[in-house]
Amino acid sequence: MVTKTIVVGHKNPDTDSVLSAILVSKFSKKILGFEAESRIAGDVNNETKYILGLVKTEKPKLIKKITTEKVVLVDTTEPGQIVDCLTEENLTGIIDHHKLGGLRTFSPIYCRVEPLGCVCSIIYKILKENNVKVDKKTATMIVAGIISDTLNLTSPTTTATDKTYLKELAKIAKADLKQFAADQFEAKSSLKGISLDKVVECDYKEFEMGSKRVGIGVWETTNPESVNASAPKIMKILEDKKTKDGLDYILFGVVDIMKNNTLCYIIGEAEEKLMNDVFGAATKENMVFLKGVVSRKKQIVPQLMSYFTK
Ligand SMILES: [Mn+2]
Repeated sequence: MVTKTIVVGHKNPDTDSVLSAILVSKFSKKILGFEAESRIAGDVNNETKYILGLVKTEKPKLIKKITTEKVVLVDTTEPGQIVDCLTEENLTGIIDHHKLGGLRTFSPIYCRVEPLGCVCSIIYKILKENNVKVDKKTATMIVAGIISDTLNLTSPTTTATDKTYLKELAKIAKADLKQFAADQFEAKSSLKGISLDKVVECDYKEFEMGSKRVGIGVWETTNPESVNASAPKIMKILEDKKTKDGLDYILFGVVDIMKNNTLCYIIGEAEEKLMNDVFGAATKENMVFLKGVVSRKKQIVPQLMSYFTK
C-alpha cells in the first residue's frame, strides 16, 4: 500500500498556513523530494477565500483527523493546534516560523524552521536555493502570505528578508502593493457570513504554558468597531468556551491594523490579574488596551510563556 503524504497547517487556518500548504504541495518534489497533497484542518477565512479567488485556486480538501497519512506540518508545531490523531510516527516534515511546540518524532524528518515573517517567505527562500523561477500565480500567493502575516510589513515579526522578497515578488506578480494590501485587508475585515462564534474561533490558538492551558483568539481588522459593538456577546462566547475546553485562561484581542494596537477582552478575575501582572495593563470596562501590540506571536505569547514558566 502506498501511503499518501499530506501538507497541512493549523486548525482555524489563516492565509499563510493555507497558501504555504498549497505551495509546498505544488513544489513538493523540489522542497521535500517526494509528492505531497495539500489539506486544510479547518475552513478557510474570508481573507484566504479572497486570495484563492484571485489566483483561481481551489481550497484544499478538509482533513479532520489523521489515519494512515504521512504528514508535513506547516505554520505550527503546537500540540493544541494540530490536526487530530497525528502521531510521532506519522509526522514526516515541518516547515514553520513559530516557537517549537514540543512535538517528537520516531525517525529523522525534514525540518525547516526559520524566524521569517511567514512560512510563505521560507518557501520562497527554499525555491530560490533550488533555482526555481516562480510564476505569476506563485508570486501572488507569496505576496499575499507576506502581507497577511506581517500586516503589510508593520508587525514586529517582519524581517529584512520579508521586505526584500515582497518587493521582488510584487514585480513578478505585477501587483500594485498599496492597492493589493488594501483589498486584502478589506477581505480580512469582512464579517460577511461570519457569526460571532466564528469571530472568536477564526484565528484562535491554544497554548500549553507551564502547567496552564491558555487560549488566545485574535481578530485583525481595519474596522475594530464592527466587532467591538458586539463585545458583551463575545464575552459570553469566551466564557462558555473557557468552560467547555477546560482552559485556565482565555483571551481575545481585536487588532487594529491601521492604528497598530490591540483591545484585549477580559472575561474574569484570572485574566485581569494575568494582564496586569504581565503587561502592567489596567482593566477598563472589561477591556485592556495594548498600545503598539499587533503580534500574538511576538508581543503576547513569549511574555505569557515566561510568566508561566519562571
Ligand atoms: Mn504564519
